[in-house]
Amino acid sequence: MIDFYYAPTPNGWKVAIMLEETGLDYRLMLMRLSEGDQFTPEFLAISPNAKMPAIVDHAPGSGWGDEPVSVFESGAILLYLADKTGQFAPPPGDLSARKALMEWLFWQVGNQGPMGGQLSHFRNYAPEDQRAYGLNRYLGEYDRNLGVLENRLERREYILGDYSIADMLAFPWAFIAKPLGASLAEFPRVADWRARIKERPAVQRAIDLEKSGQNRGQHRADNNRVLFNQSAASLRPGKKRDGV
Ligand SMILES: N[C@@H](CCC(=O)N[C@@H](CS)C(=O)NCC(=O)O)C(=O)O
Repeated sequence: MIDFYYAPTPNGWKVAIMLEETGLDYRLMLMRLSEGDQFTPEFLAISPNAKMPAIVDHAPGSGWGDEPVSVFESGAILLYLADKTGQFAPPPGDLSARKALMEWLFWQVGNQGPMGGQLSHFRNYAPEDQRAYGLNRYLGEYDRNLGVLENRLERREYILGDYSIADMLAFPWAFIAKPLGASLAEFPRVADWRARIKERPAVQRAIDLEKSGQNRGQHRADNNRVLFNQSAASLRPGKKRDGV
């Protein structure tokens, strides 16, 4: 059984997609990010960066001891689950394919994901009078990363050729292009790739998982101190959960 620490956001969907694709048995641990669940000592022991997604695998299997294994960071989680199941990633012995997987995994978690996250912040949450510079900067970066993906998909159906965790990581941030104020009109290969992935039943189940509307625009940077007023002090034990 895998405990899956989740909130319905693009980074949460990545792991939900992999769990649904592989059919692994999991228990949903729904997180209330705006209320500070990510700063509890119990969760910080699993995810020291105070962010979901994270997992705890209670039956890690061969190569591991008897203790549960926790994993944080979406890229690390998908790689762990791919290695656990032998699905959706080239095997460790295929050096060239594995190198390509690492490149696109790190590209997603270091580029497309964070740029999309910052774009979402400035578009959905930043105070009106402080929005313009950040919005412009991150819309440009988000668009640039769509261009990177468009180039990669030339003569390929999926990022590595076959459908893999690289696609599961990148899809959620392309899925929400429109609500982020971006368009796929100039990226026809990305649009087709997005449509191919979207129609997979496992992906649909993942996107529909606990759709609560949480963190989707009802907060503003000036009305939720937990989400938008963080510093190293937020990590201190005993810190009040309202962030004050
Ligand atoms: N690099 C991380 C990003 C995870 C992330 O940003 N999670 C957000 C939700 S999408 C979160 O937990 N936010 C809570 C907070 O910022 O306090 C990953 O890929 O797993």
